[in-house]
Amino acid sequence: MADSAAKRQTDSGPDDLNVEVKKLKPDHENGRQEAESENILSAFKTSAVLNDSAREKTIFIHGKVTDQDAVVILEKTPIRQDSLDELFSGSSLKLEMRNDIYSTYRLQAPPHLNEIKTTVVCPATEKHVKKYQRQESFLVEETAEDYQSITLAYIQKQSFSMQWVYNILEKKAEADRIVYEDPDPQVGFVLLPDFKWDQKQVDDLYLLAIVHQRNIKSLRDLRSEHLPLLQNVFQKGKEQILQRYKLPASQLRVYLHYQPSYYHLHVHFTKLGYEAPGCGVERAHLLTDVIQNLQSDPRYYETRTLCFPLRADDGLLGKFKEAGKL
Ligand code: M7G
Repeated sequence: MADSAAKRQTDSGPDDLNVEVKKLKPDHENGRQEAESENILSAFKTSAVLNDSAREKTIFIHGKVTDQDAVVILEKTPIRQDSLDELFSGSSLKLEMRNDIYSTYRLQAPPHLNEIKTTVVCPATEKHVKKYQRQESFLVEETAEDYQSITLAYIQKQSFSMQWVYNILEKKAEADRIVYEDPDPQVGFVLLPDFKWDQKQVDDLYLLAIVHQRNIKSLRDLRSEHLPLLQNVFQKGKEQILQRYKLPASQLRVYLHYQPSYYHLHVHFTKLGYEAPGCGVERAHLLTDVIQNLQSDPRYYETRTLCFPLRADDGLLGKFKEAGKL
């Protein structure tokens, strides 16, 4: 535990970043609404563990909340530098073993320093359950023709609802979490924390820029006419993150997913040292590369073969197999 705290300290880089980490106070201290909600999980009935990871300290569970299918994700949160004093002074320490200069303990922290980030998807569709299930993946090579004949029809019928995205753009949900908005209908966007980030420390910073334009499904739809939009998101997104979190652009990984889960154009901003899920080369396309590719070929993403991973039971993988492409 001490090791990982020390590692985070060295990983977090320049001193000004450390100062900023300390400024990211728990919700109740920085004035953000911390809604005490009724425990909708008290009657949760587990039906299956979809995935878990001892290293990531996460577990993905499928079950029922009052007869509705639900997916619950539990994740132990990182230990914050600014909580160390309280952690050491306010906890009880139970000795497990001692040998020479070595000893191990179970430290029981005060409850507010021992929270579990909990995400609930309810009602969850079968596609949600599959999304979180541990599965083998296969790399697909999608030509421009494959996109037109296989992928497009599939995503138009089968993709996740985008209601949560429209709720953000229309300020019907998460309005108090918006970090920045450029309201221009053509080049504008909303920048806000991804729901994977609890905002307690910048070490795992994860923000999303969701564009106001509603007709761009993904990377595949991008043309040179979208350059002003992409440059605006890149420039202003970086400026806002520098201003608010004191993270310079050189500490950021700014990218799009292909395929995304949600077919409304959005850009991921994550801290470089944080291995965010889906940041591998087979799925993430750096925004700076996307911009340059469109500058050198206005139809780059319309015409190129694009590779991406699909999970074993993804319906789209089935379509590629049916077409003899795999
Ligand atoms: P994606 O590239 O479409 O797919 O990214 P992925 O989920 O497979 O990565 C969508 C991003 O939106 C992900 O990083 C999600 O964690 C995030 N996200 C999803 N939902 C439903 C919400 C939400 O309701 N609010 C916020 N703030 N982020 C979300």
